[in-house]
Amino acid sequence: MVRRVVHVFHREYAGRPVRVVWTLEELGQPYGLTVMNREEGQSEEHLERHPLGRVPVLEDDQGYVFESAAICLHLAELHPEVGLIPPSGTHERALVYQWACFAPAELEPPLIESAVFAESDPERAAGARRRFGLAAGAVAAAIDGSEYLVGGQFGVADVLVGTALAFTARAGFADELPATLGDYVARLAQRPAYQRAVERTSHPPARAG
Ligand SMILES: N[C@@H](CCC(=O)N[C@@H](CS)C(=O)NCC(=O)O)C(=O)O
Repeated sequence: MVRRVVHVFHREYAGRPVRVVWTLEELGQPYGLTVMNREEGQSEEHLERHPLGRVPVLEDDQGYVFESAAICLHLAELHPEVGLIPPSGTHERALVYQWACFAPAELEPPLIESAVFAESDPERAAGARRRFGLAAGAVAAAIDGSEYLVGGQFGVADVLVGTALAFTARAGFADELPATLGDYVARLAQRPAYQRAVERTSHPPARAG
């Protein structure tokens, strides 16, 4: 089926698709949403959308795109007038790419490792938490004195880094974030677009849209 309105594939309990839906809500763009169960997420049908069967996946009129950061950057770039991304070729655009890569490369892996090994290997979990702390410190230093990560204005870098930091709530140590980051995550959570995205992607899910 060719879709004229973009469509997001999400799977119940998955944490990353909210960032795509949040971006679309900030952009004020129409979109469809499919929330799969675990079985559907591993089906042949979904493997055609994503070779590893992961979510989120975006479908547009030309095909599928996966990787949440790539999807959010692309969506922001499609609607530059909304201001979620600075002009191409500027230093600020480079900073957006920097944080879009930093979130999945430096923040998420130690966070996930610390949650996964919390009980089975507390020493490993503690090491991962220390590495997460260093990465989170870099974000705190960048935000210091400003409300948002790039150019003092909310944008797609905040969606990507903010949702990665919010994983600390799932991992059970949100209260250990430095105050700057606790305030930052709380500020982002106040955004109506974020709240609508959480509502649409939370379990129990709306089955389709
Ligand atoms: N780097 C990918 C990670 C995607 C990913 O691992 N998604 C999780 C849900 S949040 C998933 O689909 N897990 C299912 C699986 O690994 O089978 C992204 O940011 O989109």
